[in-house]
Amino acid sequence: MNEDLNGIEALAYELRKFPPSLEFVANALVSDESLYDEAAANHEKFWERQARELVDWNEPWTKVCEWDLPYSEWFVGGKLNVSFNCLDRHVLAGKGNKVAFFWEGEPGDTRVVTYSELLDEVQKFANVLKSLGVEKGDRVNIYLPMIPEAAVAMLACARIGAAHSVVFGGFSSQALADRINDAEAKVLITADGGWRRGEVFPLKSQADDAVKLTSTIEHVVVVKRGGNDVEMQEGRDHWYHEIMETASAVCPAEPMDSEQLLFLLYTSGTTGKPKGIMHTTGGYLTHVAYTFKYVFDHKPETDIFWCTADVGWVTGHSYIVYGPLANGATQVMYEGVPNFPGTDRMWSIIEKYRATIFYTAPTAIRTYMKWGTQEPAKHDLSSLRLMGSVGEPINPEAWMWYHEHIGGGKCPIVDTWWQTETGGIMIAPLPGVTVTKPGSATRPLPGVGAELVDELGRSVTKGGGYLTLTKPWPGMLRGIWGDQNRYRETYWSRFSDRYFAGDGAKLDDEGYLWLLGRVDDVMNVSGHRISTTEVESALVSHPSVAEAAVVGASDATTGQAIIAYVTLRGGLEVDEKVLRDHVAQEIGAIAKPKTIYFTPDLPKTRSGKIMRRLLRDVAEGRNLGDTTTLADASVVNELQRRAVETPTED
Ligand code: 7RM
Repeated sequence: MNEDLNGIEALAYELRKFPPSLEFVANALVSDESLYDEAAANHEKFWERQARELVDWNEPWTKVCEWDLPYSEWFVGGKLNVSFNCLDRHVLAGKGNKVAFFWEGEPGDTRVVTYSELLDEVQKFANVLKSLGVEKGDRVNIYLPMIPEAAVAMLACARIGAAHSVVFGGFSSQALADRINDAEAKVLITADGGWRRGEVFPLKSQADDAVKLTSTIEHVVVVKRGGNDVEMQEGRDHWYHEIMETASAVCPAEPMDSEQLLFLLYTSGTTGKPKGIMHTTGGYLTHVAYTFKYVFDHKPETDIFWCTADVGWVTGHSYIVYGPLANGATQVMYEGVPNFPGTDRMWSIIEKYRATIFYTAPTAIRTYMKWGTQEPAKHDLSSLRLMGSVGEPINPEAWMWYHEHIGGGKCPIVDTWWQTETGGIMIAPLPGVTVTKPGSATRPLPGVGAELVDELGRSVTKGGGYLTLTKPWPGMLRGIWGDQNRYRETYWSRFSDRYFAGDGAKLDDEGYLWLLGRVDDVMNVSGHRISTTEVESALVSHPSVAEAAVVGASDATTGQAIIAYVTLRGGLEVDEKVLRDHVAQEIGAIAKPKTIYFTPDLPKTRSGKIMRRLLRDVAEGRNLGDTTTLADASVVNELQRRAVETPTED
């Protein structure tokens, strides 16, 4: 056990190792240390080569990187158009008939969109935006379901230099209004409704309520998808299919400055109003094109890529829209939930489209585990050759389940650590190079500088610490919209000369990084700093447990006591004591939960991250704080009711 109290104690130890198969290595884009060596030798030269090889520029840059902490500019003076890079250049290269999206609607309807069709649609919609008064530098809000028009709208903005701000369709009208107001958006693009769990959910009525709370929206464009009734306000609201009919077909891609604002994406901080994370053009595109190509070992001629994220999150921006399209990828896009009409929907889609690369989140994987192995077993998943994970630490048991039951034991898993703020993947294996360990994101990618430090900012080379980023990178955020003080405060003040991501991690004997979750989630039990992730992983490693959330609640004797909320795998039961002993055996007696609550569901954000803050409120008997970002509020209300009824035992 690591007794260093400065950092976060690293307790559990995972010994399994998975090298890529010889066959995978033989066909991989990278199968040796060359990229790492090249980047280590010269950081800027490395990124400059990526920018030159992966992106088409209208004008060359004069400087690779201008770094004045905490601000960076990349490919300074260079000009390019993101939409041209994602569309025109592939069509010009004769790939117009290549499929960009195999789209599958939740009810089972389908659409196939080729690169030339996507280009036609984007040009027309760019002209629509112009006709509605949108100019370079303006902000456009997008509030859509998972339909191809979401990508069209984003790329049309990029084509004319307007910044988009996509708001996830599951957010409320108030959340949408806050984001419109902060960005002062001129135009809102929405739909009548979308499909979710067999029903149409309304978007336009939510959008109407939001627009009432704002003063900047001049026009609303409405895509017809749900077929539900909507009210259209004369002069302000326009049906997408009507306004597209008369739009002119040609809208040349205008070269943009490399530092032109490409998008804002709002992310909630721990307190206060959401932050509009700013991303710009040349550096961002280079970063996502590079990471998509090499982390997913992407072969444009043969791969079918499926990222299950919503376009409302950064993962959808970077790995459904910009990264894959810049690489000319063919993708699957799915509109709905994973359990409609049955709990095997995802596996039936993989089988149907012969997807080769699958990118999803640990929360989804743990849900699939709960539904049972018989679901993937119904389908032929042999087309898969590589799988990814993003969004949270992946527990070793979930990793193993994914590996065996989805990947058939043969697919490398790339556990990708990154944030809205980083723009693209930062820490992940290169699948043809890295020997993976279940639960470890392994090491920083070539071109990324990451270091663990202790409370005082001193380098930690083994054990737990704070994850920091030491070098500027092309996809890094350029700030927080309208609040640059908060930018400096949030990311650059904890440690003087580096970016602090807010995550804890540990380094093992071989230099592998293990993410331990947000540092606000770290518990302090009798002076031991214990990560919630490790206790959760120990719980999930018990065969009856599907998912676990662990929090520290104040305790008179130990400072904090470990409280666990556990969801069991379908049909199974287990005694609380058995689980407590299991944790003691996996980690040590110090990590034994004081109380375990069994619950059918855990409180999660709409993007699937467990909200431990709320569970802490429940465990400490407080009124719940802000619950607006919660996907399903009834889950925590029920836990709260039971916390009052169940006396804490020991
Ligand atoms: C891409 C995304 C960022 C936070 C980040 C972490 C957590 C994301 C991993 C992970 C462990 C991973 N952007 N996180 N990926 N933790 N392993 N592979 O999720 O802005 O929404 O969230 O998510 O805490 O700081 S995000």
